[in-house]
Amino acid sequence: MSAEQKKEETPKVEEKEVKQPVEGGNDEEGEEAGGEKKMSKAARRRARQRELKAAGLLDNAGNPDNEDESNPYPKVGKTFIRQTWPEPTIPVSKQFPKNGMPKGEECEYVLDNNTYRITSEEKRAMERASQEEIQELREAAEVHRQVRTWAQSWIAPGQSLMQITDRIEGKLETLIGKDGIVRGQAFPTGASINNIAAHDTPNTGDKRLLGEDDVLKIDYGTQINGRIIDCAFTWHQNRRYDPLVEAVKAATNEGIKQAGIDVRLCDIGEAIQEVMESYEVELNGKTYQVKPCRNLSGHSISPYIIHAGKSVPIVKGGDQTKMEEGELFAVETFGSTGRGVVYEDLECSHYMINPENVNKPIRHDKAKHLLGHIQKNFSTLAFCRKWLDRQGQNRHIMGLNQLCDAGIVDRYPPLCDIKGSYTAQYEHTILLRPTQKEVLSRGNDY
Ligand SMILES: [Co+2]
Repeated sequence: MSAEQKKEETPKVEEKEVKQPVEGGNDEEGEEAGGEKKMSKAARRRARQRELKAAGLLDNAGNPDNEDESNPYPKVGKTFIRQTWPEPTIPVSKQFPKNGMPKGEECEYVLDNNTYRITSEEKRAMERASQEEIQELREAAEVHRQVRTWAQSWIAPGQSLMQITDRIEGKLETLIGKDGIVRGQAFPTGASINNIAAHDTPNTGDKRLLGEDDVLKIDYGTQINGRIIDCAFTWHQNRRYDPLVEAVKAATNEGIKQAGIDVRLCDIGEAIQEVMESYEVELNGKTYQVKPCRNLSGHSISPYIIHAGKSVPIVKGGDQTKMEEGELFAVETFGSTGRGVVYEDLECSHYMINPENVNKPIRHDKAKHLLGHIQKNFSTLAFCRKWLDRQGQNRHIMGLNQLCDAGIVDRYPPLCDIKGSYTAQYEHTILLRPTQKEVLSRGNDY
């Protein structure tokens, strides 16, 4: 899920002033996890071919199709097979060997006292120890990339937000190999339009359609064993929004560039703001300087916890806490033509258990039963009302409200800038590995 909202300000709004690098699938052999038996490269490749053939994933000639020029996915490599197109159908776990998931973008640390890391034997040993986590994150990131490559090929005006989110969620489940809370969606698919910056997804019965002049933020997450990839992009068709969208993309990339071990969070926020505010966008003859939404921020992530405690601000004046080795962060920025402040509005769709209050006593039977369902299906991950309906919990609203009123579940309503404004978002998940920073969700789209 994207944005974390700062609690201190929820302004009332009355004014009406506004009228790269890596696509999944590098050809490298995955590093063997420590202690695993060593095979020669050729032997590994033959073993892999046998495995793929047995799984029915190779054509008669023993090759997956490399000929289709319209297929945007990487061509088959020595150790992986190509995703199908126009309908991706192969789970990512079947495309790549377990220890050879495609890497994200790797960046050396730039702070003077951290340049030794890339060659440090000690730091390399630490990375081998966390191979399993890294591979799970890379697989989740590859699912994210493949799903969005596909979604970007068909999202168009006239479609309903319900169709768009349903299709994304269905494809995500196929490519990740949905398995309860072990593999699947990390939070509801954000489909937030125009002045709505984040945390909107259709509830059952929502009839809203995507319009030609809309700016749509698509924000979904993937998770494997609780290792979460949180990554988002902005869809728009009308070219007049290009500068707004470019501003936000550049600001997010600036945040990613600045991030690193021992870097102060406040310094990242300041750099993001400077880049964002260097852009202007003209709409209906009026020029707007792009403003960061100052009460939204990126966040640290821990297993099954989307907001793990640290915030990555997108304006100056943030706190001086530093990023640390091993941490996972969602770096996300929001730009706006409105006030640059969001407030909670509209019908709530996103909900999440508050782990601190989950053991509070509940009197109502319905609420108790619903809580059991939520714990079993979502654990501490965010969920939405549509998902409850489809799991047979279609009379959930009273129980859900009781859980919210008891503080056991929290509501995350849509976060909006003023009416008539437009907001954009870009987001990536980065891992501060001991030797290098890895932009896990980087693709050749953004
Ligand atoms: Co996020």
